[in-house]
Amino acid sequence: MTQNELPMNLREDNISEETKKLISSLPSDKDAQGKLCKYQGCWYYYNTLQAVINFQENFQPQNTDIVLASFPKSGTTWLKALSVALLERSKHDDPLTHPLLSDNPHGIVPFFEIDMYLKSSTPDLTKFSSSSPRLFSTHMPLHTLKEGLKDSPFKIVYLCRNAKDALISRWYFRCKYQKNEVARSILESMFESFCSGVGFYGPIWDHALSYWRGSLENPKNVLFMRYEELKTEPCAQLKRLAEFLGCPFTKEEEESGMVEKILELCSLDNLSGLEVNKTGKTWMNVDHNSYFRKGEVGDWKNYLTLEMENKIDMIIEEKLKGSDLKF
Ligand code: PAP
Repeated sequence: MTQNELPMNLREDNISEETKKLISSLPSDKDAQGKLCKYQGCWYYYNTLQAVINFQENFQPQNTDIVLASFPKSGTTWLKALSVALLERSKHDDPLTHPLLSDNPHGIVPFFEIDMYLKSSTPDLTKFSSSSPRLFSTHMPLHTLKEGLKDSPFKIVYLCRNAKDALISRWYFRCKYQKNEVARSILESMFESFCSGVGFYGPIWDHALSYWRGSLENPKNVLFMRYEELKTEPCAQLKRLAEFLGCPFTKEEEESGMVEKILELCSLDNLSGLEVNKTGKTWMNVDHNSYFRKGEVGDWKNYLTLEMENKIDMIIEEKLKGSDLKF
């Protein structure tokens, strides 16, 4: 593929002279998709690093901002939908006008570094001014995100997912948007990069640890959630999210079935069946339907060998030692 055919986040054509200098001083590597460098402990393709730096330098936080954070393929789309549905619930009595019916969750809640600050070093944020709080998202680790949030009393929700499921989900997603067949050889090379930690936004253990520690140090500002818990106890987890976001359910809402309505609106079956998600594309030309697949816990068992399972488990156990975090 030529540079122009690659998605913008994977390209290297948007880099300032200053960032080029920085890149030359950073650890570097490459994978099948492009060149990577390690900035503040996390691996980025070059254009994405430029976007991270644009964000850190130029973002003007507001006190009520909320950021939804995750490692890729951990259920970001779901978390975005649930958060929008929670925060917008009083405005949309008429279900036909709900924003989730006319746009994909990624269109409603943009990523700082793979959307806003990738397109421009000073994106126009005026469209957010009427909505308070503003909702943003990111795949950056916490320490990098915090630099852009300066000292504002941000609220951050992190969604963590089992590493093996996140890997399988990424494999499918990559094959789909690159229009490749879902080849085992691609999984095998992705598996090796994943285990070495060298891969877009990796290593996953440092990523999750940054938010885990942040949530322990600062529980009012950082909420640590798990994809698996959202699946097994959706009502309890949605209420937990609502409380953290400052919009807890009232008794009347609970009695009227509002919790269940939001879960149904945001279910994989419902979202993936909406016209906008069946036919639409993101600004980077990714089909909206690529964000919805099986949504199961433990799907990795269908693809990873016992040897692969043991290798990932051992690495993660070792890396998380002494932290109380397991995933
Ligand atoms: P992103 O990192 O590119 O934003 P993200 O939304 O985090 O992707 O992850 C996609 C995964 O979430 C897919 O998992 P799978 O490949 O194992 O199936 C997708 O199916 C799952 N997902 C998307 N929407 C939902 C939902 N509403 N409920 C449950 N899982 C969902």
